[in-house]
Amino acid sequence: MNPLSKIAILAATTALLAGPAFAPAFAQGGSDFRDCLQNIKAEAMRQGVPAATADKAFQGLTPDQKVIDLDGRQPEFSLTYAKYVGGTVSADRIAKGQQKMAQHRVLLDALQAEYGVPPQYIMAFWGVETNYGTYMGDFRVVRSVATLACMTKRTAFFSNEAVQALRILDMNHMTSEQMRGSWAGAMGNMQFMPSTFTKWAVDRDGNGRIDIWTSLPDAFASASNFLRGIGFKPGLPSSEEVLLPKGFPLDQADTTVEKPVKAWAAMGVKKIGGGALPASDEPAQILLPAGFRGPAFILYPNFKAVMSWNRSTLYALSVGILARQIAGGPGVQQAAPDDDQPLSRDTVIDIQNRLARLGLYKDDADGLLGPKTRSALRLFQQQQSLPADGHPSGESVRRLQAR
Ligand SMILES: [Ca+2]
Repeated sequence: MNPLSKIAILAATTALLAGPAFAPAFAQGGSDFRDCLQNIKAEAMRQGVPAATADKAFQGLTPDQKVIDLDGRQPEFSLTYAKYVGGTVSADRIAKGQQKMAQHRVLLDALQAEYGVPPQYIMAFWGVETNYGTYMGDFRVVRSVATLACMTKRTAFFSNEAVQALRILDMNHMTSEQMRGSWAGAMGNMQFMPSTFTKWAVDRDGNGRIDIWTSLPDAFASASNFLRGIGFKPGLPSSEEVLLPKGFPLDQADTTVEKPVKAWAAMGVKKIGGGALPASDEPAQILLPAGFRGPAFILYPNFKAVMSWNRSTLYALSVGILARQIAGGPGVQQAAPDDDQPLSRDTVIDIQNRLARLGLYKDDADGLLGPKTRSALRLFQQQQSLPADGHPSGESVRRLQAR
């Protein structure tokens, strides 16, 4: 699995911590691993899994130290827009996506007619998640999610994943040995978590089993069904590059500011080539992922659906950029500034502490460059008469560190 996919999965798993259905008091220690598995088994049985299925899957199961180590690893730097998109949307990935889309055209067209998701989006997710099925991961999913449930603090989320993994073994009559995925339990061509599989995966080729590992009809139909389920609608793309008029108020380029597409058009926002935006009342936002000197994007409602797949803005942006180019559209026209450097966690913590001392930032100094840190930075930039784009450019960071 390539490093970017790992980061995407980190983002995905981190984002999903909030909403498990149940949260029993699982033991954390290694010596209590068997007790923890028993609790998972009990919940699985409440959800209709036969005891024998759980016993077979858990027989001789031990925690996977490699998974614990990978889980403990914090990414040291926040990637910049240019590095993330440059690494995700490569010329090779675009070409391969076009070739795969042509190869599977009949199936993809049928899925679009049924689910409303255009082929280029299925190809883009496939390309970003596993480089078109090249890196699906070789960890035993039951062992990974049981380890994460019983040996880390993310017990509730991964206990549910372990229960869902047992349900999959039961309904699909697979062995736990056959069920493979990433270290964090993401499975098959589209890297579905077990809970995504049990909720959204479908048997498209009609052989009575859902196989998102080796059946592309099953994998693509499952992705289409999932996207439709999380709100993807036919019509506007997820995002597209735009041209902002001179003097555009930078405080409007913020994901918390939502206006109808028509209202952005009335403010002078155009497609990057100079054409008019679609005459639509759909809500949209403007994003400057590399600050005011870089490209601008309009985010349409489907952007939120893409973010429900993976709650990372750069991931969602990359999927939209890749999909557009797989479909033969242009790449991003405006270059990102080449002096943008990835910021280390320590630098971001320092930025947050300085903003807090100025009374502009009230959250934890967690080293993550989220919307609240960007808003605080925007206020600082306004005080300094800098372009207030909320972007931690070299200039903004230097001014802040000089305070
Ligand atoms: Ca099947």
